[in-house]
Amino acid sequence: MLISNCLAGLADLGFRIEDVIEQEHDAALGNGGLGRLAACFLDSLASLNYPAWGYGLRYRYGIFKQEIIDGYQVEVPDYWLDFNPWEFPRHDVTVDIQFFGHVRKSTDENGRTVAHWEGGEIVKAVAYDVPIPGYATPSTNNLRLWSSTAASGEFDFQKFNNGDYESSVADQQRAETISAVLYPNDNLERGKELRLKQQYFWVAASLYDIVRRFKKSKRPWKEFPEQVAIQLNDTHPTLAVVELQRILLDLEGLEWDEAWNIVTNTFGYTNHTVLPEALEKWSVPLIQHLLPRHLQIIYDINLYFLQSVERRFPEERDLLGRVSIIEESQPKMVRMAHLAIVGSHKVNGVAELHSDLIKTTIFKDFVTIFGPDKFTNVTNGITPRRWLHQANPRLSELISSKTGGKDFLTDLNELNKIELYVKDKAFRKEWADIKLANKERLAKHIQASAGVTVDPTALFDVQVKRIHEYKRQQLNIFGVIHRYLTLKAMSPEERKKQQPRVSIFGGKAAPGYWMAKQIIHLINSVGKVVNNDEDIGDLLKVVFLEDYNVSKAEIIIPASDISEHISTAGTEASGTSNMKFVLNGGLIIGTCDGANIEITREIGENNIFLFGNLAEDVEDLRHAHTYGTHEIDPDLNRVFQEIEKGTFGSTQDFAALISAVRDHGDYYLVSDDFHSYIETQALVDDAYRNQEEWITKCITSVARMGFFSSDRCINEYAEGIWNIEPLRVEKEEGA
Ligand code: Z15
Repeated sequence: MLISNCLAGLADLGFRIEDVIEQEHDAALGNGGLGRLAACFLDSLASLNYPAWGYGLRYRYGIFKQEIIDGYQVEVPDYWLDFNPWEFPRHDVTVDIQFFGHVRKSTDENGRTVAHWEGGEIVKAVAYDVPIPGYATPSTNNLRLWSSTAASGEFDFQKFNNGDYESSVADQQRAETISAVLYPNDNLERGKELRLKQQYFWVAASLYDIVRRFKKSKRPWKEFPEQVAIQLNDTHPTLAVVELQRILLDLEGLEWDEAWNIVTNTFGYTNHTVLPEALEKWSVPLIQHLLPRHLQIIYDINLYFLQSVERRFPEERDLLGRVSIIEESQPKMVRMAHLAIVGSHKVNGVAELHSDLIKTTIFKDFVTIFGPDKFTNVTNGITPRRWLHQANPRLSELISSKTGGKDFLTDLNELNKIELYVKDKAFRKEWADIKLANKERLAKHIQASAGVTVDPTALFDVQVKRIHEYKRQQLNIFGVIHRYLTLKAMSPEERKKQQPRVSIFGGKAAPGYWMAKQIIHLINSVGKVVNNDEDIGDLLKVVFLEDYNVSKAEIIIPASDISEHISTAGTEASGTSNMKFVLNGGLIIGTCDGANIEITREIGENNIFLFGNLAEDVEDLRHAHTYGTHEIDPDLNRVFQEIEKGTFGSTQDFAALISAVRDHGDYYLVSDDFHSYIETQALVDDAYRNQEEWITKCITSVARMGFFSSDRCINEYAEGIWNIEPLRVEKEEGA
């Protein structure tokens, strides 16, 4: 189908394509990097012709919309489903999901004990299908999202007829609550009952679907792991391990060992974080109440696992307590990561450093038990279709003019061909023109949304991601204040020699994350002062862009000169926006963390601005803060004094940000890295002043980014974890 046909057709109907595209709303299904990675994976799976489905919840209210009012974040519900032409309701595809109740045991004719999960309540899952078309292939996969509704059993009907209208409506509302709202935390778990209900609802409906499809094939159960691979995207769906064991054992009548063998060969587990506050633990009493049969199975899984550990390591008495799926706390807790490891045949991290860290820290004992081969690395990637071709059409066009067509969009290593043109005058000129045009577009957006006028020729410095102390937006804004003070102290002649900069921030804070909200407030307060200071003019502007999301990212990322990926070393598992920025011809200032390290290896250390302490030193530094004297960096102290003077307004609000560093152990090492950060930012200024050198760095970097395609990443999962091959498909007509 030709694009021109679509345009003509729309015009006949009286529409412009631009207006129609405007109508499309971002999917509100995720919080940050975790969900966006899954979306890139779906694009790659379909584009590479892998037969794969995604499963999730159809949240009525997905991630909230962020408004900035008087410098503070305000959350507003997002009615994204009111217009969503992409979903197909499948009222014919439903699953009854059970909660609560009790377990009755009986003995069958062979003397085998059989468990029956009885009573409780039933909620109905209804499928909504979202097609996932591949790029340049007819393959289209499916994303199946479950919506909860009351099971319209006779019971409700009777209630209704008996005139108990109110209570049947209440039942309906209670059921709908399950898929009503996305928990808006990124990298934080709070153990709420409704969240556990969401997880089980999602997992049980999806497994029912998968098992139903397998049973239609009439194959013996032992072939299940050859036919099905299920990848756990973090621990959130780990109950699936228990649910599949329950289905095989209680409903299909398999023996424990046979069932467990099928389960462990079916699942793979991807770990996406080492942050302790993000590792899921569910209280035993809560699981007992909501999923009584599952708790029994968890205890049995743990029993058999610990017995085998004890047999093999009889001397190591502490080992059992450390690796147990049950934490012996008050109340007892189920450690979901341990359950995921024990229930899977492969465990992977998402960047090399991160995969090494999980093997040497949080999962060390499991490497001893299962051996090193169970643990592997699959470095994250991004889809070049969205993050280059769609977000930056002019750059995509320029690249295709030099690589010979659009093949680089399906084989990103083709990008290396543009390195031949790094000295080509016309190519460099077009490259610079594209970046300037992208910056002009962003400048317009900044004007319209934040009311700040910025000079598109200034250095655009961008940090857009969820607001979190470990991601250290506070380090960035303290650095901005330091820059402001330095400029203020200069003579007007000296100032004229300085590199103008626009510091651009964006990102949502979890509604209950008070510190993150204070960071947003500080950024806006600094902006208000700096942007209106006549001494400063265009030398420094500070902008917070409200409601950062995927559509905004498509405008912001292609317009960046330098982006900040400055997490405390060892805390950011991978990061994926770092890849997006470099792919769009921007450079990075960053710590030796996550995928920054592999980006450096690929593009060369002359093309990235690294600073700060290394992951291997973090523990000792933290120890020194707690037990030694903690000297705050003198430049950072000047920044604190300025904030405390009231230069940026309300000192009360910002006191906690200062005392986290000065009085409470500086857990994220802001002071330790401050000097190195400021020095490296000065190097960025110098480098940017030499535009010819800068453009060389940018072109060289883009040329070497092929590795970070999510196509490479998905091929690694397919080969190393799922043991699947692409389906052969006919080439698309006209392609
Ligand atoms: C989340 O966005 C990530 C990990 C998590 O465990 C949760 Cl709960 C949310 C992110 C990581 O922070 C980020 O470093 C990584 O790039 C991304 O997942 C995809 O792996």
